[in-house]
Amino acid sequence: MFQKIPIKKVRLGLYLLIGALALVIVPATAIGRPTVAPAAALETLSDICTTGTTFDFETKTGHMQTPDGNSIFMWTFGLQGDGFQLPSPVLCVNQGDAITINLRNNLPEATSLIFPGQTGVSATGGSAGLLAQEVPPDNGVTTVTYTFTASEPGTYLYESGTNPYKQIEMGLYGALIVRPTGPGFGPNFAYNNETTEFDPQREFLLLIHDMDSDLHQAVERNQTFDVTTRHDHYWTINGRSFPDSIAPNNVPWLPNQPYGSLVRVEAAPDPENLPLPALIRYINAGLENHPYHPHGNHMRVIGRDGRMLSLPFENFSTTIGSGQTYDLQFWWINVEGWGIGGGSPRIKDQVTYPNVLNLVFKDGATWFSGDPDLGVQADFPPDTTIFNECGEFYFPWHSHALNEFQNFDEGFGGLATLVRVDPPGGCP
Ligand SMILES: [Cu+2]
Repeated sequence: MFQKIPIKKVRLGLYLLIGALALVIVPATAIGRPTVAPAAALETLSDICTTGTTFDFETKTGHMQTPDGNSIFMWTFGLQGDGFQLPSPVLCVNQGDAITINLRNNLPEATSLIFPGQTGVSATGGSAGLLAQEVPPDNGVTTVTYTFTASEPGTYLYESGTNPYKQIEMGLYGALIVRPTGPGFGPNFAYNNETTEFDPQREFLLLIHDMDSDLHQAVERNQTFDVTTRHDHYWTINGRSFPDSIAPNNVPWLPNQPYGSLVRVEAAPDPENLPLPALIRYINAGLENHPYHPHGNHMRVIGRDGRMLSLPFENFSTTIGSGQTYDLQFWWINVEGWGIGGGSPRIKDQVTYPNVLNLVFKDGATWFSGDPDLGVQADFPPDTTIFNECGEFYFPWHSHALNEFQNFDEGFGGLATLVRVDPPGGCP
């Protein structure tokens, strides 16, 4: 995904800026030492929200691109008049809103919408299906209207209620975020409770999905598929597989998969006086359960399936069941006493750190800054490409079912993203 540009000479380093993936030519003061580049824009949940109370949906067909060069046929929900995109729109509404979703259908079979966790959902039009009122396959002639009041704040799925083993796998799923509106609360709280406050600049959605590409190929070719032989080949977060998952929103090479999922936090300088946490909203739209975790720190689980937990707990790996959602608060605390910006204590003053020439960089590229201290960048051997802007740390954030950490048997890939830990104060 990333172009590899060798860093060559004393006077000139070519440094790949992770954010824009643009080439920035900067003078370097030592061999392989990149000058700090402008920080990539911070992208949070609010950047990918579709807001409102009435949503005119239709089913769409299109293809997703995978990092290994595959192209997979998908079905999604989308706004009428918009192009195909994966995942379906991320709907962000306020508690108490009366929500209306009008659905038309362009697929070759009936479909429907269900809203797990919402109460009092009613539907008009179409015909009764097993789980919900269904829209027939009539190229958008019939509209079914689903209405409900978003009465409880939280993180939810919406998805097809028709042949879900097939249609949800095909991509007919999306995220629904309900923000609290109780007295004194608002969009910077997960629930109507003061302990659920978070930094609104650090709110992230990780919407997980798993797919057997053979099923998608069979649907595209109008063939039958034996679901008892289902075997996942691809996994996505917000519609992309790793490493595409860490690219910014709206990169040009993924025109139908606009959302990245890089989690980005700032180190908490003082464990005794923590800043507001990040809020991570997990949703598992896949058929499998996924044990999921960040490296580098545990999380605080505060909600599940759109309801606040009465007893929050700390957790390292959270197994997200098929169809489940979780709300988690996340701080990155400097528990190991690593220095910040060259400050004290500095781990490299306490241990003998290997010479950079003795470190191995896979494919001559690294996310490491060259220094074990947060906020510091150091020298690299010639021909090493670094993706590190300002001495930040990168940790994996991935499924611990390691068979899911790949794209069609090629690792690393699949159900993974990264958490980026910026030094206190952010990138200069
Ligand atoms: Cu891990």
